[in-house]
Amino acid sequence: MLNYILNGVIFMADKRIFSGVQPSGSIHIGNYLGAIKQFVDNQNQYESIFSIVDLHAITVWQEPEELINSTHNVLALFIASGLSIEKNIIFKQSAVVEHTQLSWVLGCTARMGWLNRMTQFKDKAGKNKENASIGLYTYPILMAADILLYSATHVPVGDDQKQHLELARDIANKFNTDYKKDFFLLPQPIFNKNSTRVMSLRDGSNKMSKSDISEYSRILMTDNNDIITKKIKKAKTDSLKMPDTIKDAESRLEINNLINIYSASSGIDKQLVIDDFALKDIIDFKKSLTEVIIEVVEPIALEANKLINDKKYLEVILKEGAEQAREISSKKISDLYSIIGMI
Ligand code: AQP
Repeated sequence: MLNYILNGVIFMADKRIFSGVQPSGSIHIGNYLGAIKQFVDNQNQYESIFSIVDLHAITVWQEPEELINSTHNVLALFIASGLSIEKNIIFKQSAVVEHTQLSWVLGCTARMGWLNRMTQFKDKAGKNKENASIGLYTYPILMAADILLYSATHVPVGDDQKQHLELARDIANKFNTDYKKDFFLLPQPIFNKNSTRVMSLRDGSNKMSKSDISEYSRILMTDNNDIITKKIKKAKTDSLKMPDTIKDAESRLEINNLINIYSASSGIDKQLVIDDFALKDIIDFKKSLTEVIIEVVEPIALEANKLINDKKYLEVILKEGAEQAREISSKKISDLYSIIGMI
């Protein structure tokens, strides 16, 4: 059982979730449907800690002014989507120095061979790996620190983060064995069956990404209705009629992606969406899809755009969040230093 105090209330939770979102651009509908929506849906079930992980974001180049704007964008989107600032701890990673402190110690526990197996580094660094930052290579160690610092019992993960969570468990296990202490809790993954992997609107084989150079590859959660309409109109498809079976849909990457977005945004089962639009013109499906997306995005965008302009308010929330996070993290580091012989 974990005990901690938030806003003067003592919480005793048997499940604590840690999740991070990188401020590496503006939040898109993939981030929302794949992650933020589940954070909101689960916030009454778990004690949750959400970090805007700016230290992770700088593993690839970020313009300093844009980094601050993106940090505010993520926070505004969290709040506008319905994440409670009273119920959850929400903070900026760089404001809690213990993340980097723990990351160093865990870097001395993790083995090179383990990191060399991480496929995300290979994917992100691509052919130019000699020129990738050291930070991109050691990213999974900082991620392990994020999770272990708060003794998170559960971490929501998609396919791409599964390997990193296993690494966090391996590091925790080795540390506990090396120092003969049950110090780090081994976190469990939560695989959300309902979460959707949203693909780029320009190329159905790539995931929708904040950092994709094409603005037409993604719907931002702050886009207005005209922009959404334009982006869906331009979304890449083939020139056939709409599919009439799941098998047919799945053989057509871009159409399949649009059907998945329709289903996740409306909450209507994929099979029913396919039945509804079977053999109709794609243009008619796109019109309905636009309406369904606008229904999700419009209220969130209105609220988020208001909040983004209130920088002072957002900074107060980040400051309070960092104080709450540090109540947990500073104790963990002090216990850690005592175990490894630094105090
Ligand atoms: N396309 C996506 N579909 C579903 N879920 C997605 N997520 C990201 N893209 C999609 C989920 O959003 C959460 C936050 O992601 P992140 O910011 O930590 O990093 P990311 O996965 O690298 O996100 P992006 O948007 O692709 O950013 P860049 O371009 O900077 O790499 C995570 O839970 C992630 O699974």
